[in-house]
Amino acid sequence: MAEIIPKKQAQLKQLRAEHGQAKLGDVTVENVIGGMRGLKGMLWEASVLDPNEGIRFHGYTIPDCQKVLAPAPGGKEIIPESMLWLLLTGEIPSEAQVRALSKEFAENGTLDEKTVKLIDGLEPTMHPMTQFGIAVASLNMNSSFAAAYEKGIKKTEYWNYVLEDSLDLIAKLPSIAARIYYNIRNPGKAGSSDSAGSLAVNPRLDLVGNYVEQMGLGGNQSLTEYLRLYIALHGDHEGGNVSAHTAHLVGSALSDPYLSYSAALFGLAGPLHGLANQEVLRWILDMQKSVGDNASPEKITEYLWSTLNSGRVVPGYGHGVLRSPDPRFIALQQFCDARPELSSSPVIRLVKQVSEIAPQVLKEHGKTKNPYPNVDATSGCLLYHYGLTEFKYYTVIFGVSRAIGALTQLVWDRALGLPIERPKSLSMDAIQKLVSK
Ligand code: NMX
Ligand code: MLT
Repeated sequence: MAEIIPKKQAQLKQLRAEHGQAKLGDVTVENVIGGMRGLKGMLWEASVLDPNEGIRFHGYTIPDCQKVLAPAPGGKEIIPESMLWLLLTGEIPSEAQVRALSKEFAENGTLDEKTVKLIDGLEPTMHPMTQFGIAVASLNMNSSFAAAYEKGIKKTEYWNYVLEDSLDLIAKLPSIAARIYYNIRNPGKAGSSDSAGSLAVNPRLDLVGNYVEQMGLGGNQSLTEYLRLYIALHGDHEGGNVSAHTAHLVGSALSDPYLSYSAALFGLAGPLHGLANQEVLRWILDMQKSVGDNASPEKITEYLWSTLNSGRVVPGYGHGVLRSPDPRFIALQQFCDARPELSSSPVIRLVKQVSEIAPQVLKEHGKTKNPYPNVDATSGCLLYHYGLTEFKYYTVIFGVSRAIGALTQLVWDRALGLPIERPKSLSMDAIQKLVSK
């Protein structure tokens, strides 16, 4: 990073000097009242979302990444460490670099006693995302950025501490998430000798290898590979989505990475954003109850209309930016298609059937701008197949992932010296006055 940052700083300086006043578009009243949709108003380095082609990470599509990013030893799927390296540096890491990062994460993954006590003290019926956000925020007790800022450091040094905190947080997220999983599955058993496994970090395993072991699901190679892919692919989706945007906004006040990412998690916990994977599963299981296994297309169509006619959204469909099927959905679907035990699972078969039928129904319904599946249309259903039946936990896994993109940008925000974010707002009367001029 120390080598790359000066080049990026120079690029920013040049962009500002040569094109600082160039126009990227106009702001319409529709933009202001329509959730800023389509407004180009944020700098985000690691990925750009094309409405039709989907996400590109530093120019690499998902299929490109699947070819060039290192898997775990003995595995085939991209691992989050490879993706993080690409997101942070814009470069494809060597296998040795990826292994070194896995080792560093394992060395820093152990939670201290205070954090474990805090998580264990939370009500096990509290939503796992609430528990996750609380635990992540509490780690700011040890923020090196907050401590250095208090002592008084130069602005040019901020990024170093933000990087240190970010890597520390990414290392600890699986341990936090696994402890929450243990506690919701075993209420009242926190602190017993049984519970120790959920805290153990194996220095020879990659981040997700450890996470799966800590959840007590080790030995399931197919699930481990799925989670590696899932967590790598959910890592970044440019800057405007609620979780990424929140981390960037809160970080712009120089809140440390733990506080910034905790805030992001609470945005991810909304049903229109990260909670949708939980909602999809609930909805698919209800559909399965109603239409049965091997349902006809007519029955599925009828079920889709009953959801829409009751005023609800079809979860897992639509997107704020995408206007075609989400390539993350396609990648997860390909993961299933390549494994007979998955493609023959009734729930996963139903998900695939719905993805072939729902776009036409949503087009006829005529409201959504994107009638195609997004990544959440399938992600939770795979978890269900693997025996993770605690729906409410699903978004926590998304939260383990999104850190790699949101925290990457936080490092760049400070390395590029970006200011506190403070857009101008207007009241309806003020807008009226402006448009009547
Ligand atoms: N089913 C039914 N109606 C929909 C759907 C859907 N899946 N998606 C959008 N609409 C409606 C939307 O509610 C809005 O209606 P109204 O004018 O009455 O408010 C209208 O279509 C226009 O919305 P769009 O501009 O197409 O979508 P927007 O950018 O506002 O919202 C989502 C994007 C993703 C919030 C929306 O498509 C949605 O609610 N989808 C279902 C929930 C979901 O799958 N969320 C996951 C997002 C992905 N993630 O990983 O976070
Ligand atoms: C995401 O991954 O954050 C979702 O697809 C939502 C978005 O990009 O707006």
